[in-house]
Amino acid sequence: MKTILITGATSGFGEASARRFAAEGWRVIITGRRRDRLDALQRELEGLHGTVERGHVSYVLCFDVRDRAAVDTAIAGLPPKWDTIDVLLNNAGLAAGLAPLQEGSTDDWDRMLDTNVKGLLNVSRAVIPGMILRKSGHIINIGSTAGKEVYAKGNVYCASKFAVDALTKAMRIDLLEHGVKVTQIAPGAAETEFSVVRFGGDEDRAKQVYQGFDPLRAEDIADIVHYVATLPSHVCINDLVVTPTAQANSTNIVRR
Ligand code: NDP
Ligand code: 8X3
Repeated sequence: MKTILITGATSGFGEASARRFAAEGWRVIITGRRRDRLDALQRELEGLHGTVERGHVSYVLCFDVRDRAAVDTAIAGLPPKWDTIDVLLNNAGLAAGLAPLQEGSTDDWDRMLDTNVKGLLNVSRAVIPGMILRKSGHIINIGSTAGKEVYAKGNVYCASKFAVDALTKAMRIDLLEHGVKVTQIAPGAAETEFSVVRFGGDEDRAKQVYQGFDPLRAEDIADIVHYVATLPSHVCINDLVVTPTAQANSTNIVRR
């Protein structure tokens, strides 16, 4: 039975991936800041796929990826049954705001860079040594089309995802001799809580982002994560860009 640790499992891609991997017989370590959601997801997964023994298919770790000490303590404290992480899904992340650079909120910049870049580094730094010891493992980073092409007012969010693109390439080089696979999945527009968070809880504004076309769904990304994680050991997808059919890149979406 393999184990995946998923950051940002309380919503969107991470939550859908937790459901998908649990359904496929994996053990899932679900993480995020909202404990109530993690507990509810654990109850759901155990009810669907578990045994009478609670904690058979899922394990909850509640931490903020920006808090390096909390990340280290959580990963180091995993019990023996859970401490062999085969796949790390670095998914936790967010956009905060959409404004020209000269009008941007410096607090928003800190949130995005600390979460999307340093948070990904914090979790990776804590998990990678075990993979190196075992000479196997797979790190899957969720980048974005925003990390391939910059769009108007996307500035710092795009920069954070360009950093994920660079770090994915760097990790693949550094981990090559250790037999650890590294993959980036770079999705385009997907309707999750992403835009609600970006616009500070404004659900109407968030809905407008996906109006007039059929966006990706969280389950689409979960399918792809599962696909790349279950390829034969000699096959590694390096980089996978996926958009809705109505989207060509960061700036071209056809709306009807
Ligand atoms: P959601 O807002 O639905 O989910 C984001 C997840 O990240 C939540 O589970 C949240 O958990 C977690 N998270 C955010 N900040 C932190 C933090 N500081 N510490 C720990 N967990 C955190 O959005 P998506 O599922 O869409 O986003 C997932 C990833 O996909 C992000 O990296 C995003 O940038 C990327 N992405 C999204 C696209 C889209 O169009 N939706 C397209 C391309 C990439 P909690 O709040 O409980 O901590
Ligand atoms: C999320 C996709 O285009 O909203 O990374 O930035 S986009």
